Amino acid sequence: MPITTAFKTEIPRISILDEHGNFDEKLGKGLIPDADLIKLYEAMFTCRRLDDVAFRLQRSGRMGTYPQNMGQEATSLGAAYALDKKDWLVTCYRENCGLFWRGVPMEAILLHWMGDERGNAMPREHYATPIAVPIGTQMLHATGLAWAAKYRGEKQIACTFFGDGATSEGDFHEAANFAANLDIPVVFVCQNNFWAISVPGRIQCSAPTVAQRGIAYGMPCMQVDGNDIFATVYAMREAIERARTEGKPTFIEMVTYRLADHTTADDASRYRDKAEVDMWRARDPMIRVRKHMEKLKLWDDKKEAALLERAEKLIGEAVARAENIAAPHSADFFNSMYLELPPDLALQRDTMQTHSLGQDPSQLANTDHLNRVTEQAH
Ligand SMILES: Cc1ncc(C[n+]2csc(CCOP(=O)(O)OP(=O)(O)O)c2C)c(N)n1
Ligand SMILES: [Mg+2]
Repeated sequence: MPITTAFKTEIPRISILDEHGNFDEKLGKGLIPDADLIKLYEAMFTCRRLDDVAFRLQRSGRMGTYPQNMGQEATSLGAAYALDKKDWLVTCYRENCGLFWRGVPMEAILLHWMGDERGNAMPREHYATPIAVPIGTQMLHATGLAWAAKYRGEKQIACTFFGDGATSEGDFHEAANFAANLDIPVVFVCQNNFWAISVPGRIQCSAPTVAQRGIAYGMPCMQVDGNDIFATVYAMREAIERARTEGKPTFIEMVTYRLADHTTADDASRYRDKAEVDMWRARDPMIRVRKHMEKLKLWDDKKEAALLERAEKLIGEAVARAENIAAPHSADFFNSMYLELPPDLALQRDTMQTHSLGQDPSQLANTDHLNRVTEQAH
């Protein structure tokens, strides 16, 4: 028998506005109205200012740790712009821009990184889940949310974000397999920024694209210039259409780069070359939109100066609200997680003791033996 081809495929790569100012009129014309483009630029600009302020808050001891979003703004923003306001936005920790577009208040993000759980209690009307720091968990949550919507016969879909490193987690593979096999309307957005803290992408994924990881599960896949807001919107619209009309998932690899350290607890200069960072600085998602708008006479220095003033005011007010909020109650970190708190957690909340520290809250009253052990030890 001759050897035939069992399977052959191609992965489209989408780029509309590149870093040199080239704009693909065929794909890009009418995709984002001028008035919206201005708003999207303003959103990126404001998010970038917040990054800077949050960094300084952390350095001056007013915030625990903070992951800067700088350089990756167009990925979540393009998605949030293309999605319906009631579609779930299931993020990890570098999607501030999309969350703010959705209406999540800035102080929620600030509070979260200040260690205040009330920052994670996302207002229900924004259809955004709490920031997921454990790598990969949110992909399963998104699949569950979209499955629930499908079960209820609602048109709502879910869009989840994760990094290149997260595609090595079992959670990713379970979520992708489940969503593809059960026809669940999820858009999987992998933000490939080439690094998982200090682990380079090439030892994280041996395939030439991360996008093709979706093919293994039978999902349509795309690779997108994630620093191009037009391309992210274009790809998202295609995925959203598929999810809404066919109820099927899509995998989008958005190629991007974090221009800052992984978090304020990291020093990326120890493992990344300056030349690499400089190359990506030139591909900044915000600068190319600004240049494009200037070409179209939609933007100038005066507008930029006025925007800076507005952004500083907005951020200053958000910081003041976050810092002046009444002190949290220790029960707060239980209260926003469940609609109905499971009995074991209710007990932990009420006793402020936990099994995980070797304590048994149900034996609280019986402390005699502990006292005896302590006495003997002395
Ligand atoms: C389950 C789990 N393991 C390890 C970590 C520690 N950790 C935090 S971020 C990170 C790297 C994630 O890389 P990637 O998925 O590429 O995301 P990026 O920050 O680059 O967007 C790791 C290992 C974690 N938060 N959760
Ligand atoms: Mg990464």
